[in-house]
Amino acid sequence: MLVSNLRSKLLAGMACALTVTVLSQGPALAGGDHTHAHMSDQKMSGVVVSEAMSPAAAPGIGTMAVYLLLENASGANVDLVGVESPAFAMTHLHKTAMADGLMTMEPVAQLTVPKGESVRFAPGGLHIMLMGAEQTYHPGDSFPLTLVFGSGQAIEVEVSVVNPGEMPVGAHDHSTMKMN
Ligand SMILES: [Cu+2]
Repeated sequence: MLVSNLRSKLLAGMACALTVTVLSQGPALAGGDHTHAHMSDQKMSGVVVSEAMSPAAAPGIGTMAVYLLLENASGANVDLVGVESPAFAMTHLHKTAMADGLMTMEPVAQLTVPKGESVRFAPGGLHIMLMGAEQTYHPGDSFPLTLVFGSGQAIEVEVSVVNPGEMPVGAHDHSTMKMN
C-alpha cells in the first residue's frame, strides 16, 4: 500500500525531495496546474489564514513546504480540499508523522476544520508541499498560495520565505515531533 512506500528515513529539510515520486501518485488534489483560478475577492467570512511561511530551500531544490495557521471562526465546519500556487508546478497537502521512530508522510485528501477550531500546519505535522518552483526563493521573498475549500471558495495568502533556522516552532501541538 502507498503508506508503506512512503515510509523512509527522512533527513530534516530533505523530506520533500526524497518522496517526490511516491507522493505524485497520491490523490489528485485541486491545483497542480497553472490556471490558478482567482477567487481572492471571495472572502470566507470567519475563516482566517495567518503566519504563512516557508523555509528557503537548499540551492537546486525546487521543493518547499508551507506552514500556516488556519482558524475557523465561522459558524460551520470547513473542508480544505486543495492548494494552488502559480509559483510551483505541483502542490500537495501532506501530513508527517512519527511511526516506529521514522518520519513518514502521506497525502491528505481533505482536511476538515470544525467550527470554532483552528489547525496549525507545522514542521513534523501538517504541511503544504510545493514542488517544481518557478524560481529560487530566498529569505525575504514571498509567493502566492491559494487554499481551496469544499464550498468552492478560496483564500489567497502571501507566503513569506524565511531562513530555515528562523522557523518559529512556537507553542503548538507538534513541538514534541521536531525533526533533529
Ligand atoms: Cu510533504
